[in-house]
Amino acid sequence: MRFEELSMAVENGDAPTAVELTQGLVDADTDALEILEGGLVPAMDVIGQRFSEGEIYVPEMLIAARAMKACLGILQPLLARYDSTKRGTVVLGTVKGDIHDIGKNIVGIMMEGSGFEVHDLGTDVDADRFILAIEELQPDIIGLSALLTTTMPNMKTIIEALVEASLRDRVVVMVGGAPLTQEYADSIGADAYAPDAASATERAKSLLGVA
Ligand code: B1M
Repeated sequence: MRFEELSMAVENGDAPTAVELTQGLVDADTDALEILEGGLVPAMDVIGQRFSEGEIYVPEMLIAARAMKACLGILQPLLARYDSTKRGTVVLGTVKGDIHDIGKNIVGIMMEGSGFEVHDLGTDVDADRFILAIEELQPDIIGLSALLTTTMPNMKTIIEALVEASLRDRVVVMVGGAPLTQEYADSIGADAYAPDAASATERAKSLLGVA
């Protein structure tokens, strides 16, 4: 099965093979979301597991992430099947202290493909940068991503800073990332939680009433 070979190539950090296999799947008309969910995301889960078990270290995790990003480059135009209906503006960022960006990038690609204007502030983004972006860009939604249990609380800090700056009522706050749950989102006063990029996009549309 090609997905297994692809996962293996990403796990091994073998970007040239991973890219070749991804391109082969695309050429064979395999759905881009299936390639992502069947081959690439599982590889990252295996890498995370191996890291937890002390079998690999940060450099191997980084090399695998690079291979995944190279494949994502091929899938990006296909995931972003462009829908020209303007649905709203989203400011996205991975919160302060956190440099994981693959999931956040996928959320951005899929939202853009659904007609949202997406401004990606990148990683390690603090409350002040979100506040500046809200003032400048007047987004409908701000999307916060966190992959570390140690950086999840920074989402709460950002929401508190929005209250302090009297901006909380001007934006919908959506949160996501592997360690997040609906309960956690509720506990920090977020408006929405989404477990993956496809549901983040659907949730964004329904929150703005533009589904
Ligand atoms: Co890191 N890392 N990492 N890492 N890393 C994890 C997250 C970890 C779970 C691995 C493990 O131990 N099993 C663990 C966290 C443990 C914890 O907090 N409980 C961990 C750790 C410990 C660390 C370091 C601390 C390691 C160290 O230095 N000792 C360090 C921290 C650096 C920092 O941020 N300050 C670190 C570093 C790195 C790399 C730089 C090497 C690399 C990141 C490269 C990059 O992103 N550019 C990396 C990687 C690759 C991972 C794993 C293996 C994969 C993450 C990933 O890309 N997943 C990860 C293990 C894992 O998650 N299984 C791990 C694929 C991606 C598509 O999924 O990001 O979950 P995800 O996104 C999904 C959903 O969550 C959701 O939609 C996405 C797509 O469907 N989603 C949203 C995400 N954001 C959303 C926002 C939304 C809505 C949905 O609304 C706005």
